[in-house]
This record gives sequence, C-alpha cells and structure tokens, in this order.
Amino acid sequence: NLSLQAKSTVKEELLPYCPTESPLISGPFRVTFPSKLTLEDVKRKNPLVVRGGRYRPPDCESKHRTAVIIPHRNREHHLKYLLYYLHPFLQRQQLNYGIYVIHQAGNYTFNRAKLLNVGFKEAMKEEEWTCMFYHDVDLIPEDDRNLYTCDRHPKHVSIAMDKFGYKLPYNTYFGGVSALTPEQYLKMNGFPNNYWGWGGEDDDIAVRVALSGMLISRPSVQVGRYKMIKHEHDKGNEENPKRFNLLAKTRRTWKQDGMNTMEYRVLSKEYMPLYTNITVDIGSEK
Ligand code: UDH
Ligand code: NGS
Repeated sequence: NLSLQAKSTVKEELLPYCPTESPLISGPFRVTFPSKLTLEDVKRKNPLVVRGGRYRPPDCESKHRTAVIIPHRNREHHLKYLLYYLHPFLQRQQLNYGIYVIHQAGNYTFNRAKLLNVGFKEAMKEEEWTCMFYHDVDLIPEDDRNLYTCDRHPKHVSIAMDKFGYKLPYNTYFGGVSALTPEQYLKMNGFPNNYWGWGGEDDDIAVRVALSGMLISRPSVQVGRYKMIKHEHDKGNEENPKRFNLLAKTRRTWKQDGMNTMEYRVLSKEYMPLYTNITVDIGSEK
C-alpha cells in the first residue's frame, strides 16, 4: 500500500531533533554484577534495541550516531554485564547507536589495537557513524553524564577507574575507553597493527594523537568514572616484550603502519539481538 508507506516515511522525517541535553540523564548509578543475569534478561529489558544491537530514540531524531567497538576474545561473561549497563546508558543519552564486538579468531596472541582498526573499517561500511567509542569489555561506566559523543579532539574517556583510585595512573594514559571522530582517526592513520600481546598499544595511540597535531580531550573527573570487572591476565595476551622498542619508533612508523596497511579477513558477521558480532582473522606477527 503505497500511500500508507509514504505516510510512514513522512512521519519519520518529521521527528523533531532531540534536545541538546537529554532529559533522561540521571547522573551516577551503582554498578553491581548480579550472578544470575542472562543475555535473555538484557534483551527483555531493552525492547527497542533491534537486530545487530542498533537503536534510535523513538520520539526524536538524534544528532549523534555513535558506534561502540569492543575488542574481544573469550570474555563472554564480561560482555554480558557491559551490555546490561551500556544499552540503557546509551538510550538515556538519546543517541543513535550500534554496538560491534570484534572477535579475534584462533589462539594466536591477542592484538587489541588491530581489532579496533578492523572495527572502524567494518562499522563504517554499514553506516556513516559520526563518533567511534573504542571500548574495553571489562569497563562499566558509572555516570550517564559521561556522554558517548565525540569532541573537537580525540577524547580519552576512562579517566577515573576504580582500580586506579578514580584518577589517571599517569598523564598520557589513553587506555580503556576512548572516542574519536572518523576524521580524527584518519588523520592519525588509525592505530598500530603490530602490538601483539599486552601493553603499550594505548600509549602508541596517544603518541599518534600528538604526532598528527591533535590534543587529547577528557571528560571531567566526576563523570569519567568506570568500574573494572576484576580478572587475571588472559591466556594468549601475555606482556609484549617488544612494546618499549615499538614505542621508541612510533615517530618513524606511524604513517606506514595503521589504517592504510591493515590486512585481515572477516570470517563471519552475525547480527545478534544485542550486538553485531564480527569474527576476524587478523593473522599473526610477521
Ligand atoms: N581482551 C579480550 N580477550 C583477551 C584479552 C583482551 O577480550 O584475551 C580485550 C578486552 O576487551 C579487554 C581489552 O582487550 O578489556 C584489554 O585487555 P586487558 O583487560 O587484559 O587489559 P587490562 O590492562 O588487564 O585491563 C590486564 C590484566 C590485569 C591483571 C591483574 C591481575 N590482578
Ligand atoms: C602502562 C602500559 C599501558 C597500560 C598501563 C596500565 O605501563 O599499556 O600501564 O596498565 N604501557 C606499557 O607497558 C608501555 S594496567 O594497570 O591497566 O595493567 O595500559
């Protein structure tokens, strides 16, 4: 029925913009980890989230399109809690959003930064996102005034984590959760592909921000608060002994390694009810 279809299109186009400040934001909330929680529960509590973990506010047009990119392997128990908190959190902020889990296939050493590069590229194929949140799976925001939108400069977001006594561990720390527009990301040639194992890749990203002539922005320490789900070092993500050597060379390598040189193979893309799962073969160290 054409006329009905036309009407519904018109209705969509006529949605007013969402207010600059969402009226649904309520500030700090308590983060706990209920032991019986299931993904089914999370699904039931988020009826407006559609296939692939997408959402748009039902009665206003959001000015923001945010993709959350989560590097992942073998952390399903953390993912469940993150989704439990993140979906309602993003909805209270009245964002258009999508959640992408970038799952490293195989048992070769983990590579967080390369997975984030893959996440950028794959998410941008699907939608013109205006902001990417690069998000560790074990960090739960504790205050919804911490807006998941981008700033004029690359933003380091997880600046007050419980495990560091709710302050930065050091001034240039860029780990955990960060947010960049596609323009900012491309300007710094994305992230390094050659940090295999734990450590240093986040410092490399901070160096790239500076080398490409940008500054780091941060939320206030009152709102940039996160609780980390406690865990031990993962198998397959041992400390990278090469990280200090790599970091010493970033100035010479950042233009030749990053967004422009990344090689990978997507093995599957599944539109799950609460997130898009992209399983990827990112190869191994050369
Ligand atoms: N990640 C995985 N699977 C892995 C390794 C890492 O999904 O096997 C992802 C996940 O999103 C994680 C992120 O990469 O949040 C960063 O890795 P990490 O959590 O290992 O790094 P972090 O520095 O912890 O937070 C290091 C282990 C600390 C052990 C302390 C023991 N008391
Ligand atoms: C630095 C690491 C970072 C890491 C940060 C916090 O030393 O990658 O510690 O680590 N840099 C290097 O190793 C060069 S944490 O306390 O979370 O284990 O993010």
